[in-house]
Amino acid sequence: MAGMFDSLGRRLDDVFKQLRGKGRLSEKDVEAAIRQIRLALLEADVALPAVKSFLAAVREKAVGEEILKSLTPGQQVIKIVHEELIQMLGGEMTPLRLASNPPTVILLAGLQGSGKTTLAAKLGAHLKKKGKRVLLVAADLQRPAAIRQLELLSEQAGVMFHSVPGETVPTAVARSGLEEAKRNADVVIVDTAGRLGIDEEMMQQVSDVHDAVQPHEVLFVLDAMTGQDALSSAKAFSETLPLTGIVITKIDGDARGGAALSATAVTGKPVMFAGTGEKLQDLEPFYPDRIASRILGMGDVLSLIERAEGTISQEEAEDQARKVFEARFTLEDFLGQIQNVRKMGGIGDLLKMLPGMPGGGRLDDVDVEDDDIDKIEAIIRSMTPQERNDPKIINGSRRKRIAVGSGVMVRDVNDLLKQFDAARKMMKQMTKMGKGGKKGFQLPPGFG
Ligand SMILES: Nc1nc2c(ncn2[C@@H]2O[C@H](COP(=O)(O)OP(=O)(O)OP(=O)(O)O)[C@@H](O)[C@H]2O)c(=O)[nH]1
Ligand SMILES: [Mg+2]
Repeated sequence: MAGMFDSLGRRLDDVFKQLRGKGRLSEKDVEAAIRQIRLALLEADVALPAVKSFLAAVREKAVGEEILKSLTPGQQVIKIVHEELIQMLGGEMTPLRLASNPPTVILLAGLQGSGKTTLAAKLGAHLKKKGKRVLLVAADLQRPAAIRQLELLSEQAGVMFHSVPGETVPTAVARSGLEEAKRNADVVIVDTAGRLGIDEEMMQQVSDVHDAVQPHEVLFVLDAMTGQDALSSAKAFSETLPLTGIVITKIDGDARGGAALSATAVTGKPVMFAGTGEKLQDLEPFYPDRIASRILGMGDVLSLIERAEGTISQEEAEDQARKVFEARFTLEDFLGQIQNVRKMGGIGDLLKMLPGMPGGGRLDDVDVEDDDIDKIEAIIRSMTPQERNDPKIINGSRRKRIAVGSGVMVRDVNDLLKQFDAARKMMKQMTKMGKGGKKGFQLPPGFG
């Protein structure tokens, strides 16, 4: 999706960069980050009340959240901001709901020029592809050219069109459109008039049309370029109509994305589609999680966070931290760790997730190809329990025996022991970095 959120993404990335290198965060760090996020959102034209409620949610979570031991505090903040962005944008992707009892009635409302008539045709083409018979109804009697515009677009989309020549009351046209649809359509889309400002008369009119056709979907069509005004118009429309969703149009322009965030925040309704151009096919379903990831510009880090949550339980990580601290980290634990790494997709990835590791070359010593993991497992399995628990006793003759037992060269055994030693040192260091803080690794009493 175009560059709509690019500058917001860049601003947030700067905020996170400052957090990323830190082993643990103080309250001050978190507050500073929140202040910067606030500025970034305001700069992207997100309306102030929306910014405030967003940050309140982030702050609350940042304080209350159970801390995942496998993430740095900086990653925790990113994770929380990511989750809140998804929530703000509507949570799950919300598809159009088709009525079990056709025709499905869709009402489009929004300011003048927001893209309602274009959207009617785009949705028509979209639904036609899915095998639906679609009828577009011209209930915009405000602009003389509006009816003809919808008719032309319906021809382009290859869907049916309904108007009542000479009729001056929008509700009458809407009603007769619905009657027509009941005879031969699966979906009826009602196009309504827009106005420049929001005025009472226009609001009453669209509200009357709503009551006349009882739509299943009431979509608020919002031009992404609306900027700060998005908030007041979203508010006015959501007070007049029981909106079911939002469509953001013209995201192919250079809008900064604030309109989308403000409108969802104030209406509590999800963005369902985004208009990406003037052509009929320029319509995309809106996936809040993808957009949030795009805004944060860090899909890779986010997927690592998800994978870490899935693979290493908090207790497991705590247990390991404790063991390292007591210098009880054994080859058995090492094997378990390598297996975790495999589950997560490789040791290179693990590097970036380790608390306090900003992604430097520290892990070079322990660089392991996934293909080697089987070999490592075989070597460790060929050791006696005593050797696994206390690798220091593995002398030359033991190395030879282990190599033969696992079908590798003595050199491979040596390499493994070196890697293990490096990993142990590194884990010790990590534990120290996280020690004593509220965030990062927490050690039981007596170890801090
Ligand atoms: N670039 C771009 N242009 C769009 C998009 N959607 C609509 N437009 C253009 O925006 C202009 C207004 O679109 P309309 O569909 O007529 O808007 P409307 O809400 O029906 O306008 P009124 O009926 O006057 O209230 C037209 O020139 C459209 O081609 C979009 O997603 N991207
Ligand atoms: Mg129109």
